[in-house]
Amino acid sequence: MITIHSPRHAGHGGNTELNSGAIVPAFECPRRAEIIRARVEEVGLGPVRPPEAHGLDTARRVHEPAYLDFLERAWPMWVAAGRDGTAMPFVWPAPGLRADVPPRDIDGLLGFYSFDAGATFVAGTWDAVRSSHDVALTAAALVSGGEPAAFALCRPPGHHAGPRAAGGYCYINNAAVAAQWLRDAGARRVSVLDIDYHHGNGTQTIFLDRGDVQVVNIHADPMVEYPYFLGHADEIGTGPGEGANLNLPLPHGTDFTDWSAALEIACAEISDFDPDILVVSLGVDTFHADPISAFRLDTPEYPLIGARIRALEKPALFVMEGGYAVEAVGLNAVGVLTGFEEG
Ligand code: 6XA
Ligand code: ZN
Repeated sequence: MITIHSPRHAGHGGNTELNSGAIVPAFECPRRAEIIRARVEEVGLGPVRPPEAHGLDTARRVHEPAYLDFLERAWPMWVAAGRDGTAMPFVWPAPGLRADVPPRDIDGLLGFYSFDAGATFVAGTWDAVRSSHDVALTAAALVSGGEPAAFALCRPPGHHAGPRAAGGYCYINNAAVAAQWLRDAGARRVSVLDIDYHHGNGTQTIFLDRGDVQVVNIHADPMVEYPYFLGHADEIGTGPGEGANLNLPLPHGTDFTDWSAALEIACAEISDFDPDILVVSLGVDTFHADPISAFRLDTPEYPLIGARIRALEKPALFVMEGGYAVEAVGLNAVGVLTGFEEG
């Protein structure tokens, strides 16, 4: 399996985040991607190649163009306001406030184009976001061109990013742009299987009313876990998308026995949908030692996940999402991929 990776992700580093009332170094850090890349090389998964540059045309089909423009302008505007450090929002247009008038000021715009304080900006953020997007589309093109699978080692991740909202470390929704690109390249139906610990609210929102892209999520119950405001089991899709969205929320403390029972349900739904291509939002924050999560999966179980995905017998594009137990993130993420290869 070919891995696509860009060193440009590292420019998005040194930023802080708001965690339990304290400003701390961001859990989503450059070392994550380097450890995964090192593990890819250590196990000999296959070649590691840089991405090809892609324009933002496909991204503009799943995100509002003004949102993408803002992502590019955010850091320069922050600097123009005399700031340094980490750009972070602190005010949002909650119900009752105007969400239809973008303010002019950087603090207002940061809130207007986000749903939480977790997608912060430093000098290299936009370049890293662009490279992560290019990584996803370069890997998508490989699968579209006949490769049975490819690994998009994306960083920053994408699955929380909605049509016009950053959040949860996510800016451009790499998996959603890839799914759209695959549709435009001729795939009749695409399924997105999101196995990150957190619900992929952005991907769900982007495709909720569409019947051509199925979205299936296995995640921590939003009653007790971030992102809290989406990811319930009764969200089944709307209009032409009715029945093409499946949420499988699970309680804190879920172990592999219960998690893999949910994966069986997810895989049965995907088989019924019969996509031409499968996009896997690959998060490994389901690991028992993840510092911000509360499932109990263990390292030897990740290859079993990959093997079950292989049994779907679909071309598969793996897109990296979360996983913050940095020392184990390579073992676990690449474990899924070797499990798929050995299927
Ligand atoms: C907010 C938690 C952000 C979760 C990011 C993530 N402190 N998403 O891993 O998949
Ligand atoms: Zn996550």
